[in-house]
Amino acid sequence: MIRKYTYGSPFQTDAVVQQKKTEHDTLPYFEEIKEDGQLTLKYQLDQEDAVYGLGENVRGINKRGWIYESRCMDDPVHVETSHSLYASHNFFVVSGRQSFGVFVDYAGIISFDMGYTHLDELVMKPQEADLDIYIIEGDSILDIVRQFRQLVGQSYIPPKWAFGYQQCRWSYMDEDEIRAVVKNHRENQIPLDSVYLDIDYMERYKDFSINEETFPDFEGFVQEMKEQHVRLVPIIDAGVKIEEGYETYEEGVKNHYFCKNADGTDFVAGVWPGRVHFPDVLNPKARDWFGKSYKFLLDKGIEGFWNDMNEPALFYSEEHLQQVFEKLGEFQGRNLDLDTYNQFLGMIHGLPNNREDYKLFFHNINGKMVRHDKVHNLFGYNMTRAAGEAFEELEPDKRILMFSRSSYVGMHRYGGIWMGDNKAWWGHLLMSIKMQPSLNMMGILYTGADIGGFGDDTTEDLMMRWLQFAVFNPLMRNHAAMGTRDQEVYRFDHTEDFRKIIQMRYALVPYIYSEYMKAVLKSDMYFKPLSFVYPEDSHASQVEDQLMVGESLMCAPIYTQNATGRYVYLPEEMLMLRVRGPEDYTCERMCSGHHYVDAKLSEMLLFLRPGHLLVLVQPADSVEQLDTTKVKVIGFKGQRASYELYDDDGFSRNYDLDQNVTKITVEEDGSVTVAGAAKLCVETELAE
Ligand code: MIG
Repeated sequence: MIRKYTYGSPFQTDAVVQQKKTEHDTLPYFEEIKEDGQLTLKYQLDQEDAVYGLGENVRGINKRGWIYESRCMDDPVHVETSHSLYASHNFFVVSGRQSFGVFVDYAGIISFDMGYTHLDELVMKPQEADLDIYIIEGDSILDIVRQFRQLVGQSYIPPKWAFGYQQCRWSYMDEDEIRAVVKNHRENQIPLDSVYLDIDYMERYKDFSINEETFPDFEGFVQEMKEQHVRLVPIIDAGVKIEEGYETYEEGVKNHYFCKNADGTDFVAGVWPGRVHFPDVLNPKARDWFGKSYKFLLDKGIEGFWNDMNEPALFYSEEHLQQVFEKLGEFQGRNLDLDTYNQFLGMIHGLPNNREDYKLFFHNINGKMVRHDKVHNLFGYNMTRAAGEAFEELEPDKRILMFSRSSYVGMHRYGGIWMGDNKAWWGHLLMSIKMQPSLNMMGILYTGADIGGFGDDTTEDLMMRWLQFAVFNPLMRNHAAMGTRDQEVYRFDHTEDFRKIIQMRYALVPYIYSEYMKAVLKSDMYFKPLSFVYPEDSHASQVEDQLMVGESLMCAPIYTQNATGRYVYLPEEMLMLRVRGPEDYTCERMCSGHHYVDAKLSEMLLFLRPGHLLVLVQPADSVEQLDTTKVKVIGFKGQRASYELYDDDGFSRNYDLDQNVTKITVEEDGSVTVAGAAKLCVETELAE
């Protein structure tokens, strides 16, 4: 059951798709305090309560013990004590003495103190008391999540090739560099489905332009890559360069499609191209215009994009920068002591992503000027929505890959996300593991972190362990920042080990795709914490470094340097696969409980639940080349088990569950039946 409570006059975020009537009684569960215009909502936590959710954030699957702030933020060096990352995801579930879900639909900045100030108090404080709060009750955590997901609508579906392995770098500078990357993968039989174009493909960082010196025949090159089953995925940035004669700039100025200063002039910020304007993606007309601009690249054969810097990130605002320049002079010739030195440094360090700068510009929403900071968290969402809405018109029968750096609940209908700039740190591998189920709760299913780490130099073992987890991530993309060590997997000594792990991903693509699609179509989660699946098991809620992957599998990634194994908790008897590659694994039946399990650097661990099946195919160089008609099914001997395999053409927008499901059943005696959409040739491997 979902109930809606309204405070003040909230800005309509379009996060929800099911309209609910506001209740007239007071908000349940929370104590409401209004003091000096500040609304504070408090819930008394029981010692046993867990809090799940908040999507893209630092810390655990259980979010207790820290204070989080929803304020979309570009923070490439985020650490455990950060409060905000790139997104704003205000949905969580309290599970314990009383269980309920809370979705705070609020476009402004809000803090969630999950037992930070006081261990047993959950406190929410919005910047202003204009918000909608949805309280969701259900039979279980999963039931609450599913109701929330129906409230906010069906998740985005990428083309099937986007479930392949993807290679990125800031930047592959020209055609030849990309040709070499593809050749190295193909020659080493490392599967690959796409290569990314970072900001340097553009002419001086201008959206919807091509650098013709480095990409002289862009369209031809896109085709040439497609012939090798590789798709190019260009970046689109939130800032539009200010430059006379540049079409996007001129159109935007002429039609008032950019964010404005209080005096009605176009707001100027600095990002990659230097001075830019921000497209006013909250203005429906401007959104339509910006979205349609992607046609420039669609027409050149492009089928996927990533939207960057859309918190929006700013290096500086022109106004603030001028003030700093004026003040800097005052420091010249002075003896800089501790205080003055810090002031001096602070002026420069205070330039990027400054809170005050977000109060300088305005959106035109149906004729009303709305100050940016009040709707800050909606920018990335609406940039991606711009593209998503345009694709529905421009490519009604075709799926386009789209994912964004910044997001808000509701954006999950138009695209996925990557987890922003991370570091080549073991801690960020672990963080990405914990973030996945929280993101899934929001409906954001197409997700992944930059494998190997974006900033700083990675190591061969970190890359290997990260890939072994990323095998299960819908978005499996290796990406690194400018100036860091080369980290395409063929750069390392044990290329063959990497090849086999990536091949394992391709062997799993039918299962991963099937589970992804079922999660979308049934408002379910693809990655789940163990406690969501085994609510009766009191130990399951303690496990934060293993995840359920779809209905059949559990993964237990290794995220510690030099570890040659790890402790694993099995909530029930399971079949353990220790995998080096698709044809190179061992199977072992293991009883429930705690185990220490060995896994050499080249080996990853996955676990199959009883009563379930694992479907594998032969790997190939690309997703398109997979033969999905011949499958191998792994299960338990002497147990009846079945699996519903979803499959479709992977390109069109027909996702009918009934038409696309094939049910594979293995009987107690080992005999197999196949019923439904696909004709499959099934080979079984049943463990004693
Ligand atoms: O911070 O376009 O998160 O993936 O490579 C620099 C350059 C701007 C940030 C993105 C990153 C991308 C980079 N961009």
